[in-house]
Amino acid sequence: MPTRTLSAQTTAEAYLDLLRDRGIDYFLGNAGTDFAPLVEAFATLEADGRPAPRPLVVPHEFVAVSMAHGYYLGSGRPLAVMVHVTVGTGNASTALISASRANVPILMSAGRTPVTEEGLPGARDLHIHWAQESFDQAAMVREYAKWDYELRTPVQLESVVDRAVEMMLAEPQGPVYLTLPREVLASAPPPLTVSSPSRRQVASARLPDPARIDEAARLLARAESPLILVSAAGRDPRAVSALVELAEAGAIGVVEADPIYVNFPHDHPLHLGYNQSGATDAALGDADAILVVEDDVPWYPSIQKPRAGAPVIHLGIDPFFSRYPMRSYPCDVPIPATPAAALPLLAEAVRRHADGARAADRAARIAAEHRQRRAAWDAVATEQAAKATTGFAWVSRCLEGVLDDNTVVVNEYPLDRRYTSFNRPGTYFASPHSSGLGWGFGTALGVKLARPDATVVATLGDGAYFFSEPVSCHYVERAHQLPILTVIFNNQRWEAVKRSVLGLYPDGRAKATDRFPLSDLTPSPRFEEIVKAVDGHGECVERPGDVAPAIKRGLAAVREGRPALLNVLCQRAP
Ligand SMILES: Cc1ncc(C[n+]2csc(CCOP(=O)(O)OP(=O)(O)O)c2C)c(N)n1
Repeated sequence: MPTRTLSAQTTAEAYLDLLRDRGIDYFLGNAGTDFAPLVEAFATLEADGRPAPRPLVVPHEFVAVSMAHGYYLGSGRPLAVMVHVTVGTGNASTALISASRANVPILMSAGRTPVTEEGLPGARDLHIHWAQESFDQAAMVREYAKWDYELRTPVQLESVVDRAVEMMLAEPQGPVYLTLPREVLASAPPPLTVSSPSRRQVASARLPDPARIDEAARLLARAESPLILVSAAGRDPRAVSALVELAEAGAIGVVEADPIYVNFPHDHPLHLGYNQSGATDAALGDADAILVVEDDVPWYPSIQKPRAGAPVIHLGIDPFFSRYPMRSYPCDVPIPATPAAALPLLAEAVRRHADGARAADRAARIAAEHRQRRAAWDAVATEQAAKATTGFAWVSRCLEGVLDDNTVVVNEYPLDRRYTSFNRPGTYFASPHSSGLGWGFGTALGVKLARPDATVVATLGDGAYFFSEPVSCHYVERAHQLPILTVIFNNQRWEAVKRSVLGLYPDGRAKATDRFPLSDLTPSPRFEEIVKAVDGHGECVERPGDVAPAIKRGLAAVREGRPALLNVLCQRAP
């Protein structure tokens, strides 16, 4: 087996060399005094022309982790992020929750305050080295990291790095957390001979139980109104074509339930729409057999449930969502398996059991409903176009006009999939259901880092933009040449908060007085000015007719290499 000897003066040098060897392209850093050996190592490796991940400074930890999230979405490759001890970990933690719930692998690391008070190179020499120590630093994020460890000695370097990589890439994937004490990083390692390439491969499809596939196929094939609910299968682009194959095999309608990827082509005649934010859906009420694919919340039981007696099949890499403390959806047929591997098998079995004539009738019926639903959505968008003020549906529709095969949209809430059609996997990403606000902007920058030739558009609520550490994001756009178009759907409030009040107190005082304290964001900042601080293009847009031309100008600026931001003053329903 091939090996390499890492020639390194310090453990930090060996660590970086090894990360590159293990396929880590970038090292996103938000540094502190714990980074001294790494900064020195990067400088040395660069001067000597030796391999290392490319270091990028990111001025806020939340943005760095969000970028790593986006990079994985854009490329399928994990990045390394390193932050400053306890305090940096605190700032990163919300983004880590998002990555964890979305099963996105990230090699998250943090310095660890020097252990020794004197006597070793790297020992404590600042007041922070006492106050920043905690009894158990990893405890801050342990619930959301799949694995955590501390590098205690350079002798263990290969084992620890390979264990971290193995743990983050093993399904269900997720972030891992490694602490790196300064003395260890600064120490001179013994000669380290490592396997290269790594011998810790994990990629392997999980195949389903054939008996469960047959059982599920019979239920779906015999049903009058079978239905597929899907949210996150599109994380693996191969699962999208497999889902199309299954839907066509049994003439099964598909509803994307709070989708965070493109799971099924919008224009496919079996696409029945989007069950979002707990709205009721006739398709769910009618269904007499339901297949749930990679979907943690297929419906909201307090609002709508499937028919009593409709069998429910759950298919996914972990269809039990084992890390969720509570989740009680009925599951008559569990199929824990890789969707891209299991769906074609299910399609084949459904084809065997299906009654061709009945399936053809149903396909025609669903296609008619598909057309009907689309006509209703078109009517809403067209109606909004004619209003004096701008609506979310219209902004979404205007964005649809600029989408091409090379455009990727990262959406933190406002873009409405009913009005913007996505048909190809990997062209749309939305915030994970854990909803740590601010995710969208940094994630969009990570997608741009992964796909420098793509046009990347971030669609954000004004609330989401506030939370995104916007100045850090704009800095990254310019400093690392990652210009994107940011479109803020600015309704000048946290509407989600207002809606939850209306939902819980439909006849309450807040509604009667039209006063919703703690949800109003006026006076709204001139967000379009903020991007100008990094020489970007910014515009405020108010009227429906101005939206599409402004988007075109924004994209032209991005093509010239400048960040662009549109502050669109709009309402969900104008
Ligand atoms: C870190 C964090 N803090 C608070 C919340 C609660 N929260 C959920 S949605 C929302 C409002 C989002 O505002 P905006 O992006 O403008 O969208 P809108 O609700 O107006 O459609 C808030 C505050 C959250 N999800 N995450």
